[in-house]
Amino acid sequence: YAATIKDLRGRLDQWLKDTDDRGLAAMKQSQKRKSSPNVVLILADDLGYGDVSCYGGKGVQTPNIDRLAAEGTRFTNGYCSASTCTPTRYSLLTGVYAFRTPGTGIAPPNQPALIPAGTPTLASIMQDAGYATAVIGKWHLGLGKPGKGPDWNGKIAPGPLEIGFDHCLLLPTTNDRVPQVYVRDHHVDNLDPSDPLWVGNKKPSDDHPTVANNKDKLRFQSMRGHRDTFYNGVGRIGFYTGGHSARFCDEDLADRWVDASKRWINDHKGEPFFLFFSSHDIHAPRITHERFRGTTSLGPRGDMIAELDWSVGELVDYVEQLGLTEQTLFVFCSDNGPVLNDDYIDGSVKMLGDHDPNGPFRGGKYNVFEGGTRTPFITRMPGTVPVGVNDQMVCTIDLAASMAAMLNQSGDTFIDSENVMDALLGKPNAKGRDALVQQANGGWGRFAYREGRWKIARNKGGAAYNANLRLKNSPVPELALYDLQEDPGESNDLSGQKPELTERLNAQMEAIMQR
Ligand code: NG6
Ligand code: CA
Repeated sequence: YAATIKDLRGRLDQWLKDTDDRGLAAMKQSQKRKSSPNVVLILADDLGYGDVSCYGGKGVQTPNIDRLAAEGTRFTNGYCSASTCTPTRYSLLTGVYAFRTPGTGIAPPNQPALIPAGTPTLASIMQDAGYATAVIGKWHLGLGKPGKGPDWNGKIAPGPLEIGFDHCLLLPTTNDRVPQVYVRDHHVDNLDPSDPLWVGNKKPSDDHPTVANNKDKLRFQSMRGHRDTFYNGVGRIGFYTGGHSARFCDEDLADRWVDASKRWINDHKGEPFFLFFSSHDIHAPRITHERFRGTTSLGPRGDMIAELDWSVGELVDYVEQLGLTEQTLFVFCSDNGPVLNDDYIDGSVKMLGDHDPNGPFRGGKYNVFEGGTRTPFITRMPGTVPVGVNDQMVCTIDLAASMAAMLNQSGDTFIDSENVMDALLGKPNAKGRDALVQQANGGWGRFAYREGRWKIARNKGGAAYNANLRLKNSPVPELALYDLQEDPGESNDLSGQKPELTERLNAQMEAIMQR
């Protein structure tokens, strides 16, 4: 019997140990879920501070974005780092100010990948921490090898998959540029090899469909650009031929991306996931699905806000449906401030009414006034992020270092990104950043620097573009000082009254830029 008892005891011990291990594993798993929440980052395109109703927008109701704010923390000093798309996106992923890397201004159709393969990014640190990662939507950071650009009919690399994303479904640049095709992982989706896709900047033939030979079919007239290729009623920047089976309709972008996002989330609901949902709303050409057409008083620009809001609602509801609401951090922000008719005349000036796209601020897209970079910024994770309004300064560039800190990953290369995770999570008394450099597009010599309540704006040539949202140059001082506390609208230049402060801030900005 002794042998049998010994054997039984051995088996009992093993069973107890296994049970313990399982319990421990389950406990660890649940702790991990709390310390590594899912992250859904929703980046709007060209959405201004005052464009959504929870930030005071009047011409359009945004119940879903408002719901994020009502269930989370709404920042009143939330920024993107630049007032155009490519540099903000570059900084968001790399944690480095875009002005440090030449050539990171608005990317053209055949732009090679701007972020070299293997560069540590917001996505790669999440991947390293065990997250499933995807970017779905607008890319606008270039694709393909240096000096070459995307190989449209072959393997398109490097791209998002070489900098930390497991999956992508992309609009390669922006929809006013060619081509109108999706890039899924390394290839153009649905491409028929017998009808190759060609993209270039020279008109390929005399009978190429352009704005000039389709004037009567245009949905929007353009003011000076967007005349190269005519497709789906719209003139676009750049030329393309072929790839017909791969081409999409502008009307379907939001539906397609929401659908793809839900599928991807569903496939990865059992592990921590990071979804970068990069909407094309509300960038020109402003064409929504027909169900949003005419739903606001603002014309196509407002309809696009409604479509954006719908997308947000779909993602939030889906996460809820999966029972993941309390383990999922939503971050909602924008890539740059507002613009009205962005070269296409689409009624956004005429139908503006009393809607203020830039809220109480001055300027918008393309300039360094607050309207250019102070944008909606909301975080939401019920049970973790408190409900409220937060006035700490946070910026899209900070997501990289903040996530790295949260996940115990190295953020060494994120040199301009600050760990403001506690502020993003709305922790009481948590501080945001003290100072921020704001940039217009690459290489225009237009920068601003905010430190606390003070801001200097440096405008090379003494002109600011789009300072009144009408795409004109307005005369401004080359170097101005504003007190954002007293004068959020930046109307009163104090540099003459406070030359020493102006000089100190200017030197400080210069020091950061030369770092
Ligand atoms: C400008 C385009 C504008 C828009 C912008 C990029 C003209 C005249 N203007 O050059 O329409 O596409 O580039 O916007 O072509 S962004 O949000 O992607 O940076
Ligand atoms: Ca943009």
